[in-house]
Amino acid sequence: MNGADRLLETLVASGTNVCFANPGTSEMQLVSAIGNNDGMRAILCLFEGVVSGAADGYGRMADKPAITLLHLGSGFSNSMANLHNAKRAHTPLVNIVGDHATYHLKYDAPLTSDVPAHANICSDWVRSSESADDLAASGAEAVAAAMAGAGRIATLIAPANHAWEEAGKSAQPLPFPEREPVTNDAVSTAAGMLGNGKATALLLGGHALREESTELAGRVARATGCRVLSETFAARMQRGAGRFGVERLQYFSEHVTEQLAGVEQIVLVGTGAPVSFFAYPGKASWLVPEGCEVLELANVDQDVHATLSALAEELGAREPAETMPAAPDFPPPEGLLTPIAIGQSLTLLMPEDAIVSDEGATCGLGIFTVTEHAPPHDWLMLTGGAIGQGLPLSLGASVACPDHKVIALQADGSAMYTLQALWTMARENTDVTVVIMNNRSYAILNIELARVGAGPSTPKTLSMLDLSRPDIDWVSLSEGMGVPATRATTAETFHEQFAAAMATSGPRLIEAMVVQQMP
Ligand SMILES: Cc1ncc(C[n+]2csc(CCOP(=O)(O)OP(=O)(O)O)c2C)c(N)n1
Repeated sequence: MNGADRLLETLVASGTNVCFANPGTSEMQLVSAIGNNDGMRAILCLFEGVVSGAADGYGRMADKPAITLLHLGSGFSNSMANLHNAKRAHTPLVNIVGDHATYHLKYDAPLTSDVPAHANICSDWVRSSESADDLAASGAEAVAAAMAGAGRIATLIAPANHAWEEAGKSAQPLPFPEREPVTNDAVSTAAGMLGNGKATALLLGGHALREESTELAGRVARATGCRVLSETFAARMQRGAGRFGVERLQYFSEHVTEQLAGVEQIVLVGTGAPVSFFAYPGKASWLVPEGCEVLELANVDQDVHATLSALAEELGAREPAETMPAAPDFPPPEGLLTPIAIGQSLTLLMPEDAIVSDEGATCGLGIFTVTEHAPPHDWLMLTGGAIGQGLPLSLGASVACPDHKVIALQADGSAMYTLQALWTMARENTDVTVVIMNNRSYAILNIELARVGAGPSTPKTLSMLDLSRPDIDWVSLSEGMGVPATRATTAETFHEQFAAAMATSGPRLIEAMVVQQMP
C-alpha cells in the first residue's frame, strides 16, 4: 500500500466519510486511494469554491469534518473565500491539498507555488507530510485538529511522492480534544450581573444557538427578565415554532445602536461584542452602548451548553423557556412576489426539520423575520460575508442530512459566484430546493453607495452594480446543469411551485422574479 491508501484508511478510521473533490495530476494517487476505499464517498465539484462551501455546509450539520481534495496552491486559492466563511463559522473541516513531489519543487514547474503560504491564510492548522509513512499520521492529526473547540480548518499538504511511495501502516485515530469548561467564578459573576436589576442582554453565538442551549437561555430570560440576542450572522441557528425565539442582532450599525439603546450589561456566550460589519464615515464601529459593561462568559470554543446550564442552575432558573407559537392559519400570499410573500409561502409549506441556507442578501433579512413561526428548522447564514456561499452550503448540508428538506434562499448576484453547485446537486440527487431571488441587481451595493457618502453616481457608477444587459436566465442555467427549473413572477405562482417542490424529493430551482421595497 502507498501513502495515499494509508491516509485514506486513517481518515475513515478517524470518522470521516465524505470527500468533496476537485483534483489534478498531483492528487491522482489520492483519487485512486479514494476510489479503492469503500468508507469514503467521493463528490466531484466543478469549482473549488463549491468544494469548500459544500464542506462547510456538511460540517455545520454533521458536527464533524468533511474532507476536501484540492489541487496545489491554485486550487486552494480558488477555495479560499468559502474557507474564510467556514473559518468564521467555526466549522470542522479537513483540506487535503496536493503538492508537487518534494524533489520536483526545485525545478519551478509551472504549477509550483508556495502551498503552505496559501494554506496559512485561512487555516487554523497546517502541516506538510514529511514522508509516505508520515502522511497517514498527519491525517489523524488533521481530523483531531479540525475537531478542536467549536471546529477548526485543518489543512494537510500531501506531496505527490509521499502519496505514491510505499507506506508501512495506517495511523491510529486520535482522541478529539474536550471543549474547555468555563470556571465557576465566571458563572457566578454572570449570575450576579443578571440578578443586579440592570438592563442586561445575553448575546449568543456558535453552538449556543442550538435548540438545547437557546432553551436554557430562555429559562434565564424568564427568571431574570434579560433579553436574549443572537449574533447577526450565525453558522447554524435552530429556531421556529416550539423553540425559544432569540432576537437577531440587526445588520446596519445605526439599527444595532437603536436595538441596544438602554442596555447596561452584555453577557457574551459563544460570540464577540457587537461591531459594525463595515466602517462608515461618521458612524460607530464599536456598537456596545456607551458605559455598557461587557462580560465574556464563554468564548465560541468553550463548552457553551454546559456554561448556560450552570448559569441557569446558579440562578435557579428552572421554569421552561417560553416557546414560539406555530403560525396561525393564514391564506397563501397573493399579488406581488415580494420577499415577504416568499417568507409566507415558506412558513406555510416548509416541512419540519428543514434546513435553510440563507444567502438571500437584501431579500433574506425580511424572510428571516417572517419565518419565525414556521415549523422548527435550522437556519444557516453567511458567516464571513464572502458571497458565493449559499448554493455550495446547501449542497453540503443536504449531503450531511439526506432526510431533511434543504431550502437555499439565494440572491442572484451571489449565486453567480458558485453556480456550478447545481451540477453536483443534480449528480448527487440532493433534496435541495433552490429559490433564486432575482432582482437583477447588486441591490445591497446600491444601498451602500449612498451610505458611505461616495458622492453623486454616474451611469458608469451604476453599471457596476446592475446585473441586466444581458438578463441572466436562471431556468436555462439550471436546466443546463441537470436541475429542473421553473420561473415565478407572482406570489401565487411561486406558492404553487414551492408547494410542488416541497411535495417531491430531489433538486429543483425556482427563479423568483422578486419585487423589492428598499429600506
Ligand atoms: C467574495 C465577495 N466578493 C464581493 C463582495 C462584495 N459584495 C457584497 S454584496 C454584493 C452583491 C450582492 O448582490 P446579490 O447577491 O444579488 O444580492 P442583493 O444585494 O441584490 O440582495 C457584492 C458584490 C463580497 N461580499 N464577497
